[in-house]
Amino acid sequence: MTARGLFITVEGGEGVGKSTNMAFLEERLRGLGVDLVVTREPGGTALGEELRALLLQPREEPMAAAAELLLIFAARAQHIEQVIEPALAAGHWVLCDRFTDATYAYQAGGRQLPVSLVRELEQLVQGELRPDYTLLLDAPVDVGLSRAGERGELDRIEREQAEFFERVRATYLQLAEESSGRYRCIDASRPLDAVQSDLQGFCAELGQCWNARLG
Ligand code: Z5A
Repeated sequence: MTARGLFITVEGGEGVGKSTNMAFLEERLRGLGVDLVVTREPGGTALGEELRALLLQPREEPMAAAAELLLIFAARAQHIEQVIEPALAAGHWVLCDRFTDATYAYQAGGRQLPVSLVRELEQLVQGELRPDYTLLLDAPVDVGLSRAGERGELDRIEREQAEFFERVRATYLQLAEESSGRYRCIDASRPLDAVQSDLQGFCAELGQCWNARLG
């Protein structure tokens, strides 16, 4: 029987360097011979990418927080059924740019929706599925926002106030503390080479998992 793959997620606030470091992780893991599926949330499927565009497009009509939450879980349900579960079941590893911890951070933390609501939807949509490892790239909000701002046009969520992103960051740090077995936290406010030198340690840990799997 094929051993189930590992599910690895990458999290953090705006502009902390997720995209940059996802590319680094992907290259290193493929270099180790890991059979990898790289994906993102919201998105990762045709329907999910359409829902992502709806979620991020700035609009005149304010989006109700519950509508935002349900669109995110709709995209996630599709993503799990079409991409994540089949890949893990076939023994591939899945490297995902954001997952449900982002919903705890942005919708429960940032938007202040009840955590119990996120937990119920998590159970409904995911069943037992949870990440095996979560990499948290953490940086002060002003550092991330100034990096993100340099890229130009801000999306609907990036237009939120600094207090929103402070709550997002505080929620991520709390999740990392509560789930310290699964979380690896890296100070992403440092220069990229320092961040990636720490990431090498994470890749080495994952490489050991891969070698153990090969037996
Ligand atoms: N969202 C949600 O609300 N609820 C959910 O459940 C989920 C998501 C799943 C899209 O996510 C939005 O969806 C997001 C949360 C919400 N909010 N918004 N907007 P996303 O992950 O696709 O987009 P993002 O959070 O906006 O990511 P980002 O802005 O693209 O940032 P990033 O990927 O973390 O950063 P980056 O593009 O790699 O780096 C930004 C710049 O900084 C770039 O010029 C880099 O070259 C530079 N950089 C990176 N690292 C460094 C270091 N160490 N030093 C100096 N400069 C650096």
